[in-house]
Formats: sequence, structure tokens, C-alpha cells
Amino acid sequence: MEEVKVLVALGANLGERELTLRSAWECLSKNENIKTIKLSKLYETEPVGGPPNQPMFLNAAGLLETTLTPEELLAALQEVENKHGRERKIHWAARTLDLDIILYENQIVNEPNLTIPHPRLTERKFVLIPANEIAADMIVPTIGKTIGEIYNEYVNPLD
Ligand code: A4P
Ligand code: MG
Repeated sequence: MEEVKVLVALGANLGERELTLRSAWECLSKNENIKTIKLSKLYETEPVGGPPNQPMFLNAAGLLETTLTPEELLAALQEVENKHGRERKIHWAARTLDLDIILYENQIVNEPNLTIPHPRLTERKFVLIPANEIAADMIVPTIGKTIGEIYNEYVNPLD
């Protein structure tokens, strides 16, 4: 099967956040069907939504190549989340690790358990800033613009 380019978002706001993000990336690189290309810098960000008084997040974006289907990749990401002690009790609650698929090449996926491009991508600086660093030229097929264009429209004017 052909390799596709994928942009993922990484987030953590519990425990040893930096260690967790780096270890998660390392785990993905050990998957024989995944080639990790680039991890962005780590950004400390204010929590958006969720319960009040959550700790700060550490967020990053990663670029990888894979032969996995979107569903298979989601399962692989969830396995890595679980390995890092992720518990799913409360939606948007503080978490040791969150791995989301932001873009899967230029494909659109609308399944009950999987939406790609990530639907909240354009309203989230904690996704757009690291994504722009490593994948400014990737196209968001639902919008017909690149990550860099969306970043410039949305993030820059607010800074
Ligand atoms: N799912 C659907 N589409 C996708 C996708 N593209 N990638 C489903 C990954 N998963 C996807 O996710 C719930 C379900 O979403 C999964 O079972 C999968 O089938 P989850 O990770 O269990 O729960 P969650 O993270 O609480 O929900 P969700 O919807 O992923 O939340 P968000 O929108 O990702 O928001 N503030 C800062 N500063 N930094 C953050 O990283 N993250 C969130 C979570 C809120 N506020 C934040 C941050
Ligand atoms: Mg998630």
C-alpha cells in the first residue's frame, strides 16, 4: 500500500508532560507501519474548554508517513495513549496524553468515530501554531486552504 503523509496533534496536561509527548512520538516511530518525519517544538498553552481550573497543556504537532488506513492509524494512536495511562472518564478532562489525527494526506473522513480533517482545527491556536511550524503547505481539503494560510488568517491577527 502507498504511504500517505499525516499530521497529528499531541497534547498532555497531567504528569511529566514533556516526557510523555517525547515517549509517545518514540512509540509511534517504533511501529513498523509508521515513519515519523518531524516533531514540532513543544508549546505550553492555556486549556481551551473542559472543566475549570485544569492545568496548562503542553502541545505539539507531528508529521509522519504511514501505510495504515485512517481507522488503523486511530487504533495505533489510541494504543499509545493507553500505554501512557490515558483514562477516558470525562470528555475534555485533564489527560496524560491526547493524540488526534489532524490531516490524513488530503482525504476527508466522516465516520461516527473519526472525523478528518479535525473539525476544531481552525479555531485552535494550540493546533495551528505547531502545525504551521512543520506542515504549513499541507492542504485542509474541507476548506481548500493550506495550514499556513489558515494560520495567517486566524492566529496572526490575534497575537
Ligand atoms: N475522533 C474523531 N475524530 C478524531 C480524529 N481526527 N483524531 C474520536 C482522533 N480521534 C478522533 O476523543 C474522543 C473520540 O474522538 C475518540 O474515541 C475518537 O474515536 P478522546 O481523545 O477520547 O477525547 P477528547 O480528547 O476529550 O475529545 P476530543 O474531541 O479529541 O477533544 P479535542 O477536541 O481534541 O479537545 N486545550 C489545550 N490548550 N490543548 C489541548 O490539547 N485539548 C482538548 C481536547 C481540549 N482543550 C485543549 C486541548
Ligand atoms: Mg483526542
